[in-house]
Amino acid sequence: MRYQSAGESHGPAQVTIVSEVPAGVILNATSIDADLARRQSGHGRGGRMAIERDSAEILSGVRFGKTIGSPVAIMIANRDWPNWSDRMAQEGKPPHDLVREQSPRPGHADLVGAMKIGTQDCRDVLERASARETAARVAAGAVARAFLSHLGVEIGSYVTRIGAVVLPDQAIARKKAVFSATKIEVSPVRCPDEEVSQQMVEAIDEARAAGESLGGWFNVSVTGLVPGIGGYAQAEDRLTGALAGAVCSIPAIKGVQFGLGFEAGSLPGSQVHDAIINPGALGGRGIPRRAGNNAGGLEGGMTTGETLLISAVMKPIPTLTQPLQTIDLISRQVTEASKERSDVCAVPAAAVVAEAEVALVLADAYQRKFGYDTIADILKAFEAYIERISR
Ligand code: EPS
Repeated sequence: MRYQSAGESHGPAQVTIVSEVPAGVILNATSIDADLARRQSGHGRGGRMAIERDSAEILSGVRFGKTIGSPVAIMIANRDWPNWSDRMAQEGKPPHDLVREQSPRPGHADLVGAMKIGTQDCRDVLERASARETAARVAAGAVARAFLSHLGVEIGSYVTRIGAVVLPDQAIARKKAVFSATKIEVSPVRCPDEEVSQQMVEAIDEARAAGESLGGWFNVSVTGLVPGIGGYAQAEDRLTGALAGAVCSIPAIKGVQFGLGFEAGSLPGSQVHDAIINPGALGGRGIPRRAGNNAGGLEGGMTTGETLLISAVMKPIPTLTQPLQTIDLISRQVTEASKERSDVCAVPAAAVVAEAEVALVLADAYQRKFGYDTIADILKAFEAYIERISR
């Protein structure tokens, strides 16, 4: 399974095409919309989210509520488009009063993108570099998630830090890995602890008042995985790299860890590796289990069958209402960076986008192991594999 997306932030729509989707996956726009709404939420979002109500229109690949093996195309309309149709027109000449974006924001794609494509208007770059594009990723991820749910795989996420406010005892939080989804979904910042959520909300409000923005950390956890997804034989088979690449492809993500993560570099081996235990002791189906999960569910580039646990860091959003110094793109004179309407903090949204990226990587890896054409064949291969490794 793979996807591509297209669409400018203030153009008519975001679109995605998901290819290699097996036939027989139960899919409807309502379930995609649920994920789109989760991505839109979160304290710290700006004025744009009051305009948008993201909703998926399935254009192909689905018939009577099930996929038919052809590419799934999905469109999400940009409700802000009518306010931009002159400045973002596909045809004709620019309006006479067009204001070009010439003051690139440090930290955004503006400057390097403008140099790269040879434009004197950063809008040519920022419209696509905008995180608005992640709506299409979430729609694509919902297709992957629908496929994975046939195989018992569930994906969730939660926020562990916003600015200086941290969910206490990261190590415990990581080992526990899966928090109550209800607590996370009702939190205004996707944090499972009510008190910490409130502190995070306050930190965001303070940042907004100071013309600042905030980044943070989040975890993605995946349950229901079977061991042996991914591979060790070639670099590209290793799920660790594919997952890290996918999560780091999300705008503003600057780092990824698995399980114990960077702490693994400071401890001796005996305190890092997860002992293998007799499956019968846990009443499992006979599949070997681990005493802990410092590995975060991955060994040798493959799933171990334990919860997959990914942590990521998002930098603060580059658009600041108290702007940093920049230079004018054309005159090269020192000036202030442009002040676009923007979010103050989008860490909760990024966590939902990361769920989608992880779903797409896992769906592809499951297909490589169990097949491509139809859910029925994939389930047969899956059951046969579970049977074999349980013996
Ligand atoms: C973004 C700037 C803001 C965000 C946007 C990402 O949009 P606007 O410039 O229209 O105010 O709201 O995120 C989304 C629109 C979204 O759907 O996530 C940016 O510059 O990256």
